[in-house]
Amino acid sequence: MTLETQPSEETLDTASPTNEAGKEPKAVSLQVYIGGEFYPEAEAKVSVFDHTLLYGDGVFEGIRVYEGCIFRLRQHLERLYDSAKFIMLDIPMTLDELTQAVAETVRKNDIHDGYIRVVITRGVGSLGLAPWSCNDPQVIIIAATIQLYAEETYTKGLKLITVPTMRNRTESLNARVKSCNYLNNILAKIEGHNGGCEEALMLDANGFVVECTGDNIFVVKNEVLFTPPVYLGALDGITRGFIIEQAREMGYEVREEPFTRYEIFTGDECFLTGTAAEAVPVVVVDERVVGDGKPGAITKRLIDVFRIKTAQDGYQVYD
Ligand code: PXG
Repeated sequence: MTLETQPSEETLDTASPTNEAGKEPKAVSLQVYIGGEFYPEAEAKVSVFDHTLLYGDGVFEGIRVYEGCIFRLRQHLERLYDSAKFIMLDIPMTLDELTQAVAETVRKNDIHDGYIRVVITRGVGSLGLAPWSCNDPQVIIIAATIQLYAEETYTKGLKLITVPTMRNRTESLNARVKSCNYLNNILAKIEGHNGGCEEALMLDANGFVVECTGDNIFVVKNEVLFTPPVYLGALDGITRGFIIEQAREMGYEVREEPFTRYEIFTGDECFLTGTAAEAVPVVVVDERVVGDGKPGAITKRLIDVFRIKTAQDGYQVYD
């Protein structure tokens, strides 16, 4: 999905960050956390010799703040540590320390509703692939506001196309690793854009639906929800997990099983989930109208529940 954080101008910026009700917007420069220090955004820099720049060798998380509550922070950070473990990168602080640093960055920027990007770089090394030439991984935390899909997308729904770039094979680059190497998704995103779509559907080599470039996918048929299992090569999305829990709590059956485009074309409803997108209805896929071409009833119920519960499910930043 389209995710544009809003870098601030050093001017009066009424759009960012969102202040507490009643407060005047103030002149802001984002304060970016790098390795325990805060830097104004213009001075927030890492070396061109950092292997995350040279090779995409690093890991990251994108996290939302709703009404001063960091949505499922613990799960995001656990996923970050798991991604780092997979690529044999030691994050130079504990999960509790990182939790505190994230909260401090949010407070420092007075963000109440926004987006957090946590990046762990491999660090500076030699001009060769070997990660063991790097010895100083950097912890970067950016807290900013976020540009969402237009509200109309949630009421009218999104159009998707399937793109030729297949999702990475699990045995090559496991999608559960949220690494800084996003070229697979970016190529698909470009192809989707070239085809006039904001988001693109990615398949695996067998033609099974995997996910979109930055979102997980669900189909609803006869009041049963289907989503591809992560072993097919999808990210184990935090929003996906939340929606599965909520749907089950609401009494719906949810099945994590492989399906093809056929099940989407002939489904009653389709929607995407992601940190930036939240839950967004899909109404056209590859020129086939899904269901009646309008956001489905179950999709709408889940979007409503999502919006109510997000500000209660996470880490409260302000007292
Ligand atoms: N699949 C992929 C490939 C993702 O990158 C999701 C699913 C949804 O997972 P969460 O945990 O967020 O529910 C993601 C995450 C962007 C952007 O610019 C999107 C993501 C991450 C970073 C940037 O659209 N989506």
